[in-house]
Amino acid sequence: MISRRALLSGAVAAAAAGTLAACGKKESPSSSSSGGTKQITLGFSQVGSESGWRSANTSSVKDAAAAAGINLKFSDAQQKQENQIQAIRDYIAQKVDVISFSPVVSSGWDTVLKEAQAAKIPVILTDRQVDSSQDLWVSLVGSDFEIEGERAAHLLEKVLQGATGAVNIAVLEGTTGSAPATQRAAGFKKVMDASHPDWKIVASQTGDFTRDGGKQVMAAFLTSHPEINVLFAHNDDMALGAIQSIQAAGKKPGTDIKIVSIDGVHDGFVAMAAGQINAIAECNPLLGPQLMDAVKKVLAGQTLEKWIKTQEADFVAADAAAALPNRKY
Ligand code: GYE
Repeated sequence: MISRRALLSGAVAAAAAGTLAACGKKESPSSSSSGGTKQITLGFSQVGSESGWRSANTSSVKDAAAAAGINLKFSDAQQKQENQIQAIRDYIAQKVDVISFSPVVSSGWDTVLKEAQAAKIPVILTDRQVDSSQDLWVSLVGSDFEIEGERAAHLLEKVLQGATGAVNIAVLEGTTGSAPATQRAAGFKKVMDASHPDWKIVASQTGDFTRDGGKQVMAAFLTSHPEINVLFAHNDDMALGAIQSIQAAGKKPGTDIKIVSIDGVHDGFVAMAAGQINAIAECNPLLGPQLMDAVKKVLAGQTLEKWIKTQEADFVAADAAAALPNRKY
């Protein structure tokens, strides 16, 4: 896992990696010996199709590649690390110009990243982080998940304003071992530890970022912990699944159980406008344009920022109806 401090100190390594990647190529893909332009090929390994966020991210990558004139080789790993490793190996064998992937979990990438480095193919991470050495990848295009966890906790403060009594929180965690699950949990806990010794996490388990996972885990939570009156879901899809179980248990989502989630997908906003989700910390999936820009820059030998972040906002239920028509995903 990379900390923000480690990333800052990695700026020099980033410059080195960028230069190395660019120098390593036999021929720059952006200009051929005949003076014409050779099309860039990007190999992209997506996590899967587990959530609304992921669908929006996939469309963004595909649309941005088409708009940038980049030849995109795309594969869906169905939430399995071994499929991603295989896809990256295939891209290396095909001698693509750049490899990008959104790592399903943070650990276990050293070997394949070293293989890409040996083949002199630069790797740009998108969305999620790896815990491999920073000289094995050029740049990360994605969000700060720890901050998102902190933002979710601050949104809960707003939602609970004026309320009295015990705060019994259930947490639906994202995919175990993934950067967003680990860091969102850490950010949320940081705010709890600093300011809310009275908040209690009474149940916490993974729902694998899926609607069905959220539904099933929440149903079990409600049986074993009827005292739950707050849900923090690491993404909207799990919150949406949980809403079904809360209703099935005869409780009112957003009222009997306050709900805060992360992402800000269309269906999350619809549930928020209906008062079923109380607040959402946005996580922007529209990373395609920034990724294509990074791909072009690295091949042109330019130095990239080690961490290219995105703009994100916070929303409470009262804002949802007005914001809904302007949502892009
Ligand atoms: O929050 C979730 C998706 O990695 C930020 O993955 C992403 C997360 C997103 O499945 O909905």
